[in-house]
Amino acid sequence: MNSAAKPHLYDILAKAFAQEDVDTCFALLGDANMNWAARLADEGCRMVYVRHEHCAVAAAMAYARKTSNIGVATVTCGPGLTQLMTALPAAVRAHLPLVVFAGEAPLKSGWYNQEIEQAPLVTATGAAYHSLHLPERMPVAIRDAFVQARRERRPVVIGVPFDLQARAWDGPAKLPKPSHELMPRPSPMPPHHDDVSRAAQLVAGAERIVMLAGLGAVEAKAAAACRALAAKTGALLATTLPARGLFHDDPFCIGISGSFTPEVGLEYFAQADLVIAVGCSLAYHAGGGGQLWPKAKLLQIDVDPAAVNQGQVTARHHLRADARLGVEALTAALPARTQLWRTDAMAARIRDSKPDSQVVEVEPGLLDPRDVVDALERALPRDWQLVNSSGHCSWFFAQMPSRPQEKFLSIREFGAIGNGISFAIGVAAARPKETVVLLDGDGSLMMHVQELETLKRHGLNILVVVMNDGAYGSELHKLRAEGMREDGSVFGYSDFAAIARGFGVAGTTCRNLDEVPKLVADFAASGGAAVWDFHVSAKVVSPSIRRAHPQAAR
Ligand SMILES: Cc1ncc(C[n+]2csc(CCOP(=O)(O)OP(=O)(O)O)c2C)c(N)n1
Ligand SMILES: [Mg+2]
Repeated sequence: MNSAAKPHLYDILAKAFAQEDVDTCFALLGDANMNWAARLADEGCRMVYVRHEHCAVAAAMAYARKTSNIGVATVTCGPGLTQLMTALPAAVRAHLPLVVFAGEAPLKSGWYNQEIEQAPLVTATGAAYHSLHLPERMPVAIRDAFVQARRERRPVVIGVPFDLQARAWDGPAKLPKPSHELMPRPSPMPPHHDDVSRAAQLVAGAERIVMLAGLGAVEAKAAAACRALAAKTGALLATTLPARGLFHDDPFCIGISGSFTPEVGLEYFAQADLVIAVGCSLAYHAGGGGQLWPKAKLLQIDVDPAAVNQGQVTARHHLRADARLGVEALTAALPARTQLWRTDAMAARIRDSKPDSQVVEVEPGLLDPRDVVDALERALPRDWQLVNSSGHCSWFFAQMPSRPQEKFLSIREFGAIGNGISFAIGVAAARPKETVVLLDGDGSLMMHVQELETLKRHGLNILVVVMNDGAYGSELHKLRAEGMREDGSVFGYSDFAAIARGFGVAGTTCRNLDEVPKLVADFAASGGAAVWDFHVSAKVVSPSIRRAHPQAAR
């Protein structure tokens, strides 16, 4: 740019983003965003250029979750924007704050091939859409988009016609105050003492308590308070799937609540007479659709308790408060107990029992997915970041008891496959000094396998572990259980090691689990990107499928 010339509007728009502390942007370029993106890069923002627009937004989701900041992505207008129809609802469901700069078709043309009504597409996903057509208001509108994303914890998409972006900027040189200077910073909400007394009465009358923590407990840093309350009341501890690992080293933690509950957890949940849900919205799956704790009363400690969530009546007892303050107040209000549910024998059972004890003999040359997970659990360093995907295999991958919450990412509120590699990219961007391991299924990886090229080009330190059953295992097991034909769910064992090498990424087919420690040591030494392909048997059916389809149990 000639320094004497007036700036373009895209210069100002890029500066408005930069002053929102945007240090990373996931991007795929086109006419409607490339000048803006080039200027954002000039401002010092790290650009991660992916190969499919979906992956830009999905990577921004994981980045937002890991940094507790706003994830930023950019796509071009029309066909760039329409690629986001799976990522945006996934971000909405997971309450992830994003700002997406999308561009719009030029205003001056009577016809433009990429023109499409963008607002209804975006708003149908539950995200917000702002079409910016008045240049002098645009810097404020961008700031307000960041305010909205933070406050409403959902994606906000900004559309700016690209002919407008190219105009000279006539407005003031000074930008409005950025959102972080305006956001209120309220203190954590303390509980009301009447609520605490009622809750204390309920807890005093219960004998078998499970404390169930969700992401609200993670955010409020309530783990130690939950452990203290559990110790005082003799309770067991559990978490939702996104909060898994919050109590990973507690001998009385029975794992994840919901479809992913291990065997011992199912047994103890069934005996519980009170579940205390802390910082947890009690989503449908968290309680196994109401099946997991049939005898238990439910006390919810949350800033926003709800009577009904995802089609179910949730808790009948509430303590409205910040998770940590609420739990601490409840602990203080309770007298000491003499009789505790938890015993040393229970701790030993929890420690020694397998998540799934079903015996299955697998075909020669194939691996049992549970053995693969055990081998990885033993060999992968504890400080590596793990990313779980969706699909049938995610049940097994979620059972890695040594992994703390801050080292394990699971986002699956929209139930979409194909996001694993993008989430791994987002985590790698959020934790550039750490090693990231993606735990994915063959079908899910295949859906966006092109991003292996992104790993290579950006030099990302990501190990992709493929649980390759040659199938859409989720579909295969359900079709089998129903006695239906399996076509469309079985594909055969694609050679992911060769596919990886085609992208310039190291690839290995792992047939012998004894080799895993050496593979880990070699990868730790080399860094970079690699794909390990484990060919597993489709005879092993996860407990959640067996429960949902009892006729499938062999
Ligand atoms: C975008 C999307 N398409 C289709 C589905 C339906 N679906 C759920 S799991 C699954 C199979 C995933 O296969 P893979 O990644 O190999 O994992 P596996 O179930 O075999 O362990 C499919 C197709 C979905 N959830 N999301
Ligand atoms: Mg599969």
